[in-house]
Amino acid sequence: MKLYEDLKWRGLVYGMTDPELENVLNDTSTTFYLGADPTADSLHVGHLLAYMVAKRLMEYGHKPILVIGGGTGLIGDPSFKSNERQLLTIETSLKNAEGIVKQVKHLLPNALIVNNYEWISSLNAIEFLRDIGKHFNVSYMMSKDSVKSRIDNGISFTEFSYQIIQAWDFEHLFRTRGCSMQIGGQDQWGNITSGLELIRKIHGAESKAYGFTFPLVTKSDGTKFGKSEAGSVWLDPNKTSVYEFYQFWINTADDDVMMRLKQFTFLSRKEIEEIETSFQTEPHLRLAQKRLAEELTILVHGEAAYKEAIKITEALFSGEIKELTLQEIEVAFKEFSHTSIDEEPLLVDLLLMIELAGSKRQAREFIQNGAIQVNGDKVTDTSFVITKEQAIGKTYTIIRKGKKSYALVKH
Ligand code: 383
Repeated sequence: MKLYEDLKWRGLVYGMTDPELENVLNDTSTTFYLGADPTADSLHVGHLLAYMVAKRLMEYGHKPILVIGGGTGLIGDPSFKSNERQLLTIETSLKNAEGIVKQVKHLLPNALIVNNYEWISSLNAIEFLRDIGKHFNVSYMMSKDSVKSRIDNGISFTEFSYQIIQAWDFEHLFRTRGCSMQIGGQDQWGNITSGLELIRKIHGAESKAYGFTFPLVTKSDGTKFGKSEAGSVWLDPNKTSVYEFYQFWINTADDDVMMRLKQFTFLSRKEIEEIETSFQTEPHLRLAQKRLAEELTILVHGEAAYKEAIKITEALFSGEIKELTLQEIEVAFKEFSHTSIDEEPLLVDLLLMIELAGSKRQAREFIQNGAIQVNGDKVTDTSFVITKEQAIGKTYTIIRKGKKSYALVKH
């Protein structure tokens, strides 16, 4: 399958600035670039699709340049943002950029990575206004969908100028590195086309340069992709544990999972079609979700971390809590609040304390009905006492009610 057909099949084609791009994608080896601004010190899953598209282009023989926006991050992209952004300090932007460089290196080990602070920081006002600004017509800049709403509601000259700076990046990479294609999410269309405009003004209308955008990741239930109950799902395991990352993907809705497999993974069309058969005939196995979570967890965090996430998931599901190490328990229950105790309470009282029961009577009923497990063992004795001695690693006691409710107690 040729690249363009593959991208189409995976639902990854949103906009192309030129119909000729189909041939460029299929039959050439082209240097292209993708940019990301260091608004935080880690990428989140919302960024991941962009890097997966870049990786796909790379596998088909194109040459990627990954731009980290240490310079553009200081300005703030207004595209489809309803409010003016808080300015980053130079230190924060550069420090964040370092974190992102590490992640990007891991995702695309052989790509060229550059920070646009390198060339943007030395641009002076006279050059900016005379050599670059002169090529932009203000009504052209104002007509972009990405800034339209902001023109009425308020936009600073700083953010309004962002598209010129991103345009200059493209021109800079076109001139210095023979980069003739920029890719980005659909929100980047305005900035990408500004770049083409600048390239044509400076290098002539016949210049061969292209823009390609892929669609925003959407969810069938209308909520925003990339958030869990705890907030954004980050690639940095210190911000989002591997277990939570794995859970994020495994919880993908049935209506979305086949599309995610196509867009985010490198499984072949044949493999994906096989998974689809299982998805239709034996949906209870959740094979599609498992495969999606496996592929992405391994890609981002590696095999060993993936195995740990699986182990935690299985232990929590089966109740085999004792299989977990102290450290794994901490990961598994990271997003749970834990209750600290100094004493050794009756289980009945503890259930009340940790709000797994609404009254002592209810607590007794739960215990008698066999709904309560302590560290994986069912307890039916209403006079059971919770001791430090029995705690896992003498530190944690895990109480489970029914199939899904867990509470963590720290001694
Ligand atoms: C900076 C300098 C360039 C080219 C691009 C940039 C960044 C760009 C931007 N991108 C988004 C970001 O950084 O703001 N102005 O958060 C997101 N991208 C990618 C993709 C996406 C976009 O990093 O659609 C989602 O991830 O393009 O919103 O010379």
